[in-house]
Amino acid sequence: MARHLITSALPYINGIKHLGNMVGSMLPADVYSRYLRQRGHDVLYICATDEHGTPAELAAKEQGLPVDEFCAQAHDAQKAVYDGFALAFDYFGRSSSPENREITQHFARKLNENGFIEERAIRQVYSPADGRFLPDRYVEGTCPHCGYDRARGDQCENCTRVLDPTDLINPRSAISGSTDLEVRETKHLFLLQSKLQHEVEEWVARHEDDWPHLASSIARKWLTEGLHDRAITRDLDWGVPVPADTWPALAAEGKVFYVWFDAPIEYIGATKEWADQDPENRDWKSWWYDVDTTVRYTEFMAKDNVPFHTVMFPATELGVREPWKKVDYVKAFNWLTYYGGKFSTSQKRGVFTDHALEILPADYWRYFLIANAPESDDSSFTWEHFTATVNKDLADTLGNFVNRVLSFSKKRFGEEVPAGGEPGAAETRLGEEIARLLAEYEEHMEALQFRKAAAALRALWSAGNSYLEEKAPWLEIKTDKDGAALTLRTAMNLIHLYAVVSEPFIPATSAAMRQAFSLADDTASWVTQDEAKALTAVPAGTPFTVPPVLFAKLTDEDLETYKERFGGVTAE
Ligand code: B3M
Ligand code: ZN
Repeated sequence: MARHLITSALPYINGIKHLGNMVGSMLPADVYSRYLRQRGHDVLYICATDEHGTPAELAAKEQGLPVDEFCAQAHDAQKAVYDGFALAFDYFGRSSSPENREITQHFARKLNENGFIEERAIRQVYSPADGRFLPDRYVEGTCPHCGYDRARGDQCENCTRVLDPTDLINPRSAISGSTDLEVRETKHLFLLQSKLQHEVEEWVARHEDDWPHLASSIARKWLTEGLHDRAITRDLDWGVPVPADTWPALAAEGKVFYVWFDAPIEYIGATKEWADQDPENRDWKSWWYDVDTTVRYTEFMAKDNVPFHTVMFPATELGVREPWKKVDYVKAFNWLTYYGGKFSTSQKRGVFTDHALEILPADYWRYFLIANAPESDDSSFTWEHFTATVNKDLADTLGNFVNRVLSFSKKRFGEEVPAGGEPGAAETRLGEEIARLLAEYEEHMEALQFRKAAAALRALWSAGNSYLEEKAPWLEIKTDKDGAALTLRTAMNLIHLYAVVSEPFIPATSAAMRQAFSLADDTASWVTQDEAKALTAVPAGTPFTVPPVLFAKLTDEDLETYKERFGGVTAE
């Protein structure tokens, strides 16, 4: 048993996330956490809303709300959707919490004491029309690298390059649209990342062999380009204030830390929130500070977040010169596209998580998204693919199997699992096949290979169908009643096994499958190889019920309705 600290990239507070965000961070983190918990590990899965920075201020402005009120509402709205998706966070915090403020300020003070922070005068975009400096996303324009004309001042959404607002060609204010912009001088704190380059390089070198290629290649690319000193403060009203004890002048000017400085620290901050909210005062520090090797820390994120997590946040943690836990494994994802184009929050294209739950329960989405996670490459969401997958894998292979077995048995043998004869050659073969597939499934889960794990799970479901076709109890019963009973009992044991091992993917359906059987003692959190071979966890005589249809089959009409509502093809 190990201790697993798990975090998924913190969703920005500005608006409900789309399916691409979900599959690239929170959902796989949840699947992995659930799996590890079932295997008996001590798991702490932490996430939070990322509430600072220009996206929050701009979204609040759009809604005509004070930014703190906007954030409180938006946090609750996002949390409700994640509950709907059955994301089992141990804690879902807020980066605007007092805990995060305290730890962020502490980090800044330490970095300063250690000589890694310097005050510098810099030139910033100023908008006379708006009467203010325009940091980050407050400026939009054309990306100097790829020519994308809606690039934002902090990062180009198209080529993922990190930008400075003054880099943009034809810049305009994101508030007023004004193009009458000038550059003025203002003072900011700089994190001297260049001084940490060597240490970060050594640290990455010690870890990258364990990381997936996507993560290590991005980290390498950044290190090769060289770590630059970065401004870590902004002229904004909303954010973690620069501590007045250390920088009185900047604090008096109302400077706050840059969102990407405090956001990763919120992984720690949220863990402290988790502890502070518990009357028994959970022990948060043992997960983060001076921890022993039994804590394994895994981060989940989309590829545009990788530089911040493999290079910049580690640089911050190293520069603090205190033993804060650093990431062990970085699970990075490519993009999920919508018909080959971009999902886009700003342009409201694609399927948003709240709308997804309006049409179908979470398990449909969870399974489809993980089975098609953009792991080694981008993958495309289309309604055609989605409905076909739901129908084939969920409705036919799993749902129909469960329903067919239980209904038929109830009709012919009543409401208890029938006894039947002793297992024969077919059952032995089945048991061996199930044990082999289960081992494969476990191996892929341990390796965080989600698509492969989904394929192994699907193969487990298919094996039940093959067995049922082979034994054909509906024919068998005419000549060999005991044989048919054995077949059905074995199939019911498969259903119970499916309930247990499918739980990380489809928790609600798993609960329904498990609850079909009134087992006196159903504490099984996982299935051993021996149990998989024997298939006897559900003994004869166990009362059962037939659950309602687990997955509805989606019709051509449904498909047309979805395409009409969400737009079947992108504008691009
Ligand atoms: N909010 C960006 C994003 O969702 C950001 C992640 C922060 S993780 C510390 O792309
Ligand atoms: Zn670009």
